[in-house]
Amino acid sequence: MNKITAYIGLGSNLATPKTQLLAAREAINALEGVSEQAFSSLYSSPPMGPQDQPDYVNAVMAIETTLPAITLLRNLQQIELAQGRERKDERWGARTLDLDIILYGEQLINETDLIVPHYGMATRAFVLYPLAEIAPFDLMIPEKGRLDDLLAACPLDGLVKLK
Ligand code: ROI
Repeated sequence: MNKITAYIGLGSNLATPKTQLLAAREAINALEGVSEQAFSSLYSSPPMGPQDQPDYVNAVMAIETTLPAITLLRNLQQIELAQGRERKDERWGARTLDLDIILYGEQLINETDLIVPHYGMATRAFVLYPLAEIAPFDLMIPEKGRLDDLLAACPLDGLVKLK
């Protein structure tokens, strides 16, 4: 089977966010057809969007996978639900766990449920800095450019690496 390197963004700002991210890491590792290549440090970041919610803990995980992108997405959504994620109408609200496919090889995916590269990734400190910890600096992000160029243009926005 063809193996693809994919990057998953993890975020949580409810119900002990650190624990949520570490549990998600275990659950992703337990998926058939997925193996972890690297896991970034955990970062704390002020909420982007509505400010009346707790700070987030964010991280990025690199995996190698034989799963098609849409199957990977469905599996990640199962993990979100298993960890108590509730779908609310409010856009950009607090959540126990958010798992996004930020990159899937160098593929461009434009489906109703799945847009890759993730639309916000090129300008979000809480994605770019953890990604840069575990990805090659010259990683090409389709339609957005090189990782090191994106990083140089991205202020930290209050992002702090956790110990
Ligand atoms: N803000 C931060 N800092 N981290 C996130 O993961 C995050 N996720 C979101 C919104 C609500 C856009 N804000 C965020 O979905």
